[in-house]
Amino acid sequence: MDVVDPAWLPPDTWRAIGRRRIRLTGHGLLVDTVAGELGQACARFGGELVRSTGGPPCDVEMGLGGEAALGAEGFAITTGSGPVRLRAHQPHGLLYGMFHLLRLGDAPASTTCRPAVPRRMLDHWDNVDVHPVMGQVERGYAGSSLFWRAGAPRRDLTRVTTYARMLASCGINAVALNNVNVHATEARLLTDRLGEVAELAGVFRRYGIRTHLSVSFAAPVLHGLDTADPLDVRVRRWWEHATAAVYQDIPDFGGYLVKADSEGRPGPFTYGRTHADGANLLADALAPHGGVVHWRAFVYNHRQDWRDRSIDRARAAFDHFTPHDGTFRDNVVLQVKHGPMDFQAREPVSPLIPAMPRTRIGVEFQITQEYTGQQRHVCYLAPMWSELLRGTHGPALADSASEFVAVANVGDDPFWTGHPLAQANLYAFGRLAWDPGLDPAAVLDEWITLTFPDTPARLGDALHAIMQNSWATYERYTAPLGVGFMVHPGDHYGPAVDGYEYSRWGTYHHADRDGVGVDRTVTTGTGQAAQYPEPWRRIYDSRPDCPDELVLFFHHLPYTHVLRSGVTVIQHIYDTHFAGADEVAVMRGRWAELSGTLPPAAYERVAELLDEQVRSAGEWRDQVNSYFFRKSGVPDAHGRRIY
Ligand code: GCV
Repeated sequence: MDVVDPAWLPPDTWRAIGRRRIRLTGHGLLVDTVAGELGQACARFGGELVRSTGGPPCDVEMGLGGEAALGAEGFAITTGSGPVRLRAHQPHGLLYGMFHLLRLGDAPASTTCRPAVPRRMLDHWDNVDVHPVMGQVERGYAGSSLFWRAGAPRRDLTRVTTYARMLASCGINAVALNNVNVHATEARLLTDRLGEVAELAGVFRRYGIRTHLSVSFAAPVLHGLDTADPLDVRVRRWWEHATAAVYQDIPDFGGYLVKADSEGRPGPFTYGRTHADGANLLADALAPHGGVVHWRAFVYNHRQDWRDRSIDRARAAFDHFTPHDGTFRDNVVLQVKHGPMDFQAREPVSPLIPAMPRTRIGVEFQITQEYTGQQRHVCYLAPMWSELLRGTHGPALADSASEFVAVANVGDDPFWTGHPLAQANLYAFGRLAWDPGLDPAAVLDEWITLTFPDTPARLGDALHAIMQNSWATYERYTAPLGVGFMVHPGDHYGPAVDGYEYSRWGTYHHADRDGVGVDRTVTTGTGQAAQYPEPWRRIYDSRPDCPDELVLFFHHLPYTHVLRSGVTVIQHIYDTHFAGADEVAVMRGRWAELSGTLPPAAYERVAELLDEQVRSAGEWRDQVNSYFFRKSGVPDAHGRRIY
């Protein structure tokens, strides 16, 4: 196996705990996993792991017997004059408690932790066969899949074990293995290739992670039936049998993930049925075994006529799904992207999320940086997620979510995520899914301390400075004021201001000589603003009240319109694009100062990528500024160079 970066679990991170005498009591798979980890750490750093109950007290006493209120995954750490005590009610709590002790390092403090939601899941968009356009991993920017390569399963699962450990350490407890776009080969993972899934599930199980599978709604047809109609009794039987067979091989199988009637995928609409009919079919097959269906709400018309302004993609999920609130089975999770469009660097929250009080909602984030620099740009996403979760500019997602899901950003790249600093996004998703109230800046520092355990202050400060505001910087040099989608069609990298303006995908900015932005107001626009609960409906609908960050998402504004910030729309575009590109140059400079403080391979990789980010940010600045200068004819108030 190639040398792989240890990410945020390098051996030295275990030093504080590995020096101690630790008593661990209890039995079972997860307790054995904890014992294995602690045993290794003690062997390396001179401590001792004691598995018996008697004898003198140890420095750390870990075991079950914690209060039932800790739930299935919580833990309590108490410190005082005696030993540090870690108690959990269930083995999962011991696993998470151990990793929390790692975070606390030399200074363990009393704390009680329980996750905010019971499932914290990663969706992999991995293909088994290399897709002719999307490759081995759809929207993957970190090499090949950890699970498959060129149609075949990976034989050596050492890296998957290391990966499972990384995920558990930040609180992830579920994974979907394969792409939601399920093609013919991948459809067979459910049936004759189930053994591959079972093998991976065995690896993840050791770290408390349940395995889920993306399935095609047309699976019965792909396997020989003449229909996939959810109300056809033969289809019901087919799913019951297939599901029972899955549970025979994988007794703790998590369930199915489905993208239906979305971007060309098959679904219940083909048979004149609803999405509740479709989801409930699979839910019924899974229910006797304790499984769930993640049913995606990413349903919209992707063959839109750009000339027809009455269709608004941002309305689609709400319009499709709200009539069905309360009709989904209890084991259906409606999985909704955090925004109404598609993982742009800035969007309002999806109005569907607060509109389904009688449905379990899984909020979906995207860690893979499809629209946020493709792991070539530094873009620490936790500040964005935190704003969405807490409700900085809209309804707080954390209030309506039953669980959190994110599209993974890993592959077989030696640094896991292509850009070494993109590891922080994976870590931070797990931490925020566990506790959405965490401060993203503190999570970043946690990641820095774990990843670089002997960090000189200079390195920690520089990393923090480079990363903490990198999402804001990215937003500045890309699409302005919430308008989104000024990217190259297809690969979605780099600027193409009109790239999607006359296309079928429903992703427009409507710039003309007078102004820019999409009118989603109630009186003159598509009315999407009315899909939000008050007070947001009123705020978004009002030009003066709408937050600047989202104003072009909801309003078509003249270039001379004065924003809440006091500058005009056009001057804001110029100012932010100059500032954003300048900020990237500063990041590059700070990184150069770190030469010699980091392992050379990581230093070089980031340096090269920052060079590309500097180039790309300059390109964004010049294309966006020139485009709007040419459209509007309004010069930059500061006379800077625009082409
Ligand atoms: C997996 C966007 C991406 C697609 C992705 C889709 C989805 O459209 O570009 O690659 O498909 O979202 O989330 O289903």
